[in-house]
Amino acid sequence: MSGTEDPSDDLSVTSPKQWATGVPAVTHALEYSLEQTSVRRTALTLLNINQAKGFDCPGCAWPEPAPGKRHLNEYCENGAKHVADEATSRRVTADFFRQYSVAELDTKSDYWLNQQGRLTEPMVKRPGAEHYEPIGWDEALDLLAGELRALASPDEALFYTSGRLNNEAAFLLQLFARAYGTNNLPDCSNMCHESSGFALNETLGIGKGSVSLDDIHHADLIFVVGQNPGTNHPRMLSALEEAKRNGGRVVAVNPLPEAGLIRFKHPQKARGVVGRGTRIADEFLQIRPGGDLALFQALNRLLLEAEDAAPGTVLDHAFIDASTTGFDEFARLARKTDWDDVLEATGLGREQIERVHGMVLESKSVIVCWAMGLTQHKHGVPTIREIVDFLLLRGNIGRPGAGVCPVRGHSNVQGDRTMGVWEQMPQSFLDALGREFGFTAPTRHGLDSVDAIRAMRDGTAKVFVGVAGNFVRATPDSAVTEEAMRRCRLTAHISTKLNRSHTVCGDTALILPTLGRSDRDVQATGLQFYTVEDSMSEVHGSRGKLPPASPHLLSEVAIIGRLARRTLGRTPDIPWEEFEADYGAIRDRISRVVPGFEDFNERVARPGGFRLPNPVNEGVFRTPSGKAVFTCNEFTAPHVPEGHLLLQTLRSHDQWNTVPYAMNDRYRGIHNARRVVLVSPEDLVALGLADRDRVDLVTVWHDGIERRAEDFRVVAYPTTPGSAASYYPETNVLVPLDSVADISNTPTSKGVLVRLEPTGSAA
Ligand SMILES: Nc1nc2c(c(=O)[nH]1)N[C@H]1C(S)=C(S)[C@@H](COP(=O)(O)OP(=O)(O)OC[C@H]3O[C@@H](n4cnc5c(=O)[nH]c(N)nc54)[C@H](O)[C@@H]3O)O[C@H]1N2
Ligand SMILES: Nc1nc2c(c(=O)[nH]1)N[C@H]1C(S)=C(S)[C@@H](COP(=O)(O)OP(=O)(O)OC[C@H]3O[C@@H](n4cnc5c(=O)[nH]c(N)nc54)[C@H](O)[C@@H]3O)O[C@H]1N2
Ligand code: SF4
Ligand SMILES: [Mo]
Repeated sequence: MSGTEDPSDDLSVTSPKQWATGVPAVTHALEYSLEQTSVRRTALTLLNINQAKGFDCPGCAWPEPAPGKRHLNEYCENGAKHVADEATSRRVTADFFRQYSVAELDTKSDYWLNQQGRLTEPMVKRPGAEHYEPIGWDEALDLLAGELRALASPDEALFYTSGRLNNEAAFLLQLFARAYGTNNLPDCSNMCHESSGFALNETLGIGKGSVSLDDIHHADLIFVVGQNPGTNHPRMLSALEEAKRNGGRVVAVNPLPEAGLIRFKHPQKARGVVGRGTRIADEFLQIRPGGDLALFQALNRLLLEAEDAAPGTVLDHAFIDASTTGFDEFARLARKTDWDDVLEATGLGREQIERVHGMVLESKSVIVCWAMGLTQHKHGVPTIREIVDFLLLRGNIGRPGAGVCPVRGHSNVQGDRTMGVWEQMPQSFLDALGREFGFTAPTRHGLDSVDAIRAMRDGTAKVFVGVAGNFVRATPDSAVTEEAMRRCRLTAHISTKLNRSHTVCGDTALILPTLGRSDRDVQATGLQFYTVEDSMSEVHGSRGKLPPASPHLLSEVAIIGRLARRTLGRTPDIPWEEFEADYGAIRDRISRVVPGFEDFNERVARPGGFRLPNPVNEGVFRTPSGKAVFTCNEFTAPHVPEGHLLLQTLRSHDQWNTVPYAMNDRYRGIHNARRVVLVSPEDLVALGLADRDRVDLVTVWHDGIERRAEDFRVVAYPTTPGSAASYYPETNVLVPLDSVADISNTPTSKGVLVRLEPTGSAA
């Protein structure tokens, strides 16, 4: 496929793969790269991904091994595709915008928009205009600053980011927003691991994972729950493989038999090139979506009963007594867990759960890994709290080879939070920030992503600034969100590539093009690097190597700093110009504001950088009681009435979040189409549908508003009966804005009740 045409929908289906990665993965990555750019640029980018002196993969947040242990090719198929997508030789120029009106661009697919290439110069769409036109940087930033200054309150502005942003720019963005007067810093985390953050903060006193790569390698038992690592964190499979070679075992919990969970062929090792690869999951629990709370409640009940049967041999009483609170109350409730409820909610057999319980008893150290399959459910927070209960019972927290492992999405999503990009940063952070820069930070919590949409819809937010993401496509209830964005006075996006957020815009709209990870970043004091933090709290530098995609690009640091100067006027204690000239000056300030970053510049200069301390691993719990907290979580599970399905909206193998790279989902055997819905053969019979029938997906939600995703093809697929799966962002239109997780306010993208309305048969 040439990539510049909109692909036609030409679905073909092959059987799902039984293993992930291997040689075809390398071939696919190279193909994409060579389609986008020259052999020379491909070689230059690939040799620098994830090397100590190169740049951090702009893909997921899975960590690199220590510098001495890295391969020459320390990246996966998808990492190579993410880089190629950024390093593409294709360009979007002023001519392009003369050719296409905004309305025309809005009819194009997400795929097509991305395939046009890198943005090259600032563009503006003025009120009433049909096209974007070029604008100089000074005028563009003056325009945006003028709109910000004209607002009746700073809380009428929104500053959205994704975890693609680096630490230095993220720190400046939140500093700017707060010096301007608002905590309105919605981010992609609100839709991603927010449920993990809330659950872990409450129970362990820190909203991050506690394990290192070494812990994974040496764990006796690893649960991989609600996660598809073969596609979304491919190098996690190398870590799981190593754990298995060390004698560890893996339990996978998922409604779908994902290829990477079954077998792995290491593309860089001989045993991955020939042979059947390594079996990953020793036990595969094919669970009903939303049944994970019930599963861990059952495992907890079994542990308590095993302790009753053989007192002093199952639970870690010394740890529970010394380091936790709430055990008695938790145990009282856990003992009441009802087996009928559990079997109904999980769809699993009791013997299978008991077998896994046996594996737990045999394991000294246990890690639980999870991702969106847990966080994006209504009861995501209680589910993760119950997992913490499960680990606390046997002291599987803060020990080698044990702990919690929320596997983060974007490469620096964890770092952005550490830098203060959160609408609810604690007072201690706000005080430190204000002290360092001579102002009083606003204390009122800001708006998260869902509340930001409500505010734009209701006209209480009027200016939207987005950095490094695609808000319009990442968010739920597309029709509502699009109308909300169009109500804004001004929308501005600091982006590398064209996306829907540029075509669904406010009265005035700005495209502010910026450098990507792979681009060289030269400022007044010379070549700069910046830093990122991965899922395991390792902080390291990233150095772009390619000539910038266009001479007109500014770095994110430069854009944010220049915008701040124009908006805030003189800020004697915030040297924006110095920050732009020398990113080391930003790191000096970070080291004085953010705990754990002392001597930042020195420590990050070491190969591989440094690891932020996680107090949990020193037995310190920063909860109000100073102890880890057992919680009581009422049983709950989704109810799926007859004739309906619980739809999860997930990623294909060939996309990066809102950006499809191709129309395929290789491991699941889906080719040349994305508007497909995977349904179990049993449900097809019950619903009177046949494989490949055409259907509309219609949401069932109590507000009575019709949410419909049209013209999908049904694919018979071995998912759990009662559930269905379909790709995001095409299905975001189905997720009601008010359908959010309790406590975290995360859209319930993995639990949307739908019915399928037939529109035509396969023939
Ligand atoms: N190639 C690629 N890599 C990526 C991304 C990408 O788009 N493309 N995105 C990045 C980002 S931002 C993130 S957050 C991560 C996301 O990484 P994942 O969380 O792996 O991504 P999803 O595709 O949303 O897949 C969710 C998985 O959870 C399962 N699941 C759904 N509901 C349930 C449930 O109720 N219980 C259980 N046990 N399982 C369930 C699904 O079957 C699926 O396997 O990936 C990151 N990495
Ligand atoms: N239904 C449903 N909705 C979901 C999810 C789901 O599973 N189901 N997942 C949610 C999750 S986990 C997440 S994280 C969000 C993702 O939401 P976002 O993070 O907002 O979306 P992305 O698709 O990652 O953003 C892609 C855009 O980022 C810009 N970009 C890329 N690299 C750079 C860079 O280096 N600098 C700058 N300035 N811009 C850059 C490009 O212009 C590109 O078009 O979506 C959420 N929405
Ligand atoms: S596992 Fe993630 S960070 Fe590593 S190379 Fe692949 S996409 Fe990039
Ligand atoms: Mo994410």
